[in-house]
Amino acid sequence: MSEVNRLARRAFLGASASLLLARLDAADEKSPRMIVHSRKPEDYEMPLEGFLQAITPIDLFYVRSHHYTPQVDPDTFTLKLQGEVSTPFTISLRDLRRLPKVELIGVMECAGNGRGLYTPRMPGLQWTYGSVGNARWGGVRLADLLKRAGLKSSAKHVLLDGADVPVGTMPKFQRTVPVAKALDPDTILAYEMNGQPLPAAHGAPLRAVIPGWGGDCWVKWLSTIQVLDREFDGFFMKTAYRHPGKAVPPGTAVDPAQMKPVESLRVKSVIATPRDNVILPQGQTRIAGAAWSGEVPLAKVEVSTDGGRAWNAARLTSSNGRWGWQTWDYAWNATPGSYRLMARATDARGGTQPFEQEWNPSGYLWNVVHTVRAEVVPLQMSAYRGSCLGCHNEDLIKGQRLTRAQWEREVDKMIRWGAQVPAEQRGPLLDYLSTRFKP
Ligand SMILES: Nc1nc2c(c(=O)[nH]1)N[C@H]1C(S)=C(S)[C@@H](COP(=O)(O)O)O[C@H]1N2
Ligand SMILES: [Mo]
Repeated sequence: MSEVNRLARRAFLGASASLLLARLDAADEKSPRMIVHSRKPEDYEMPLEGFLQAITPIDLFYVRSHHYTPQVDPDTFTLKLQGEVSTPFTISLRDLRRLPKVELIGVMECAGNGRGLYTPRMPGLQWTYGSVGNARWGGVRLADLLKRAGLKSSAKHVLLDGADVPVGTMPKFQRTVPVAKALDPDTILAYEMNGQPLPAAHGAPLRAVIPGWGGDCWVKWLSTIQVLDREFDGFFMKTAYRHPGKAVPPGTAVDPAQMKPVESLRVKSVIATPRDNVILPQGQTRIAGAAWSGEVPLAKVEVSTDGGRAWNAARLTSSNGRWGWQTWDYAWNATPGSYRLMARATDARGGTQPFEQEWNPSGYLWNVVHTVRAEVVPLQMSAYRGSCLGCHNEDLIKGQRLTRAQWEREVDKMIRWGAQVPAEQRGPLLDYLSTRFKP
């Protein structure tokens, strides 16, 4: 909905109706190009085009909510800090905003990103590539609050509790991070995303930002921080978000007690363009996407155009710091043939992406080398296949037997009807049609 429409509707409907609309607007902020897995709760996936952006705009940023989006009033909101601390306290959003502010660019990726690509399939949201995004987060250091409360020596884990209310019999969404990660100066509680107040779907008014770690510990609608002297045994720590940490035979049921919580993300890159199974005209082609890593920083991205035999350095086109993703591109001079294009990211310790994904019971941390198939054809054939065969059967075209002038009229009619023929392809397309299908 446009801003003008929104304001017009509010002005027209008055105060109580506008409250209701504010709720609808939260969902409206997402682009119609998002892949919708569920509207209630909100589970939206970023389309591949998002990997071309250095910072993910909010309307393309994925949403993963286990429960319905709560409406937390920023004016009456308070954050409680309690547990293994010497002076528990409660703080308002206004007072949080008065504390020293930090900003950092950080990639957040759902541990289940890529689950839909595993075989055998497992239950859960069937994400493909886009339950990941890169934003600029603004807020306060969690360490500043913990120091103010005074951590006792018994403190081991920090429980982050959100204000969302479980749906049906589902357990409450609660996650812990070990004290060392909680005290990291880059672990923040954010009230801003991309310079705007944090949107409702992303945890307004306050969420955790745990750089380098899976999205599951970036707790939204944060309301209570409880310092614990032991491991937390809530569902989302003891049962969900656990990984065997080693290869297990596909389809195995592993006892959660034998698995470890998902923490660091894995090094990974995604190709945004070209798309899988495209037909490309020969010549200069841009291969581009984004790459990131977890606790170990990203070092480089390489591209292969021959199915993984030769690798060429890609150019990093962003400077998003230690915790952000980096956009990259590679200029490829494509000649006719069939190709398997690949991108592979490597971290600062030489860790890189596998060619085959090891299976795990909940489908977490998918990071296999992304491969895209492409067929490169001479220019006139690419126009023919891309613009004509998308809608028409070849037999129908073969039956036409037209002169060049007649083909010109035919093609221009198709363009008026919406056929996508790039200007530079019109001539080659006419040459192709009038030599192959002539009277
Ligand atoms: N309170 C609360 N926090 C939450 C969740 C949730 O359901 N409730 N989902 C988590 C998961 S699994 C992910 S991947 C991220 C998604 O954050 P986003 O919706 O801002 O993209 O939030 C995390 N924080
Ligand atoms: Mo997630």
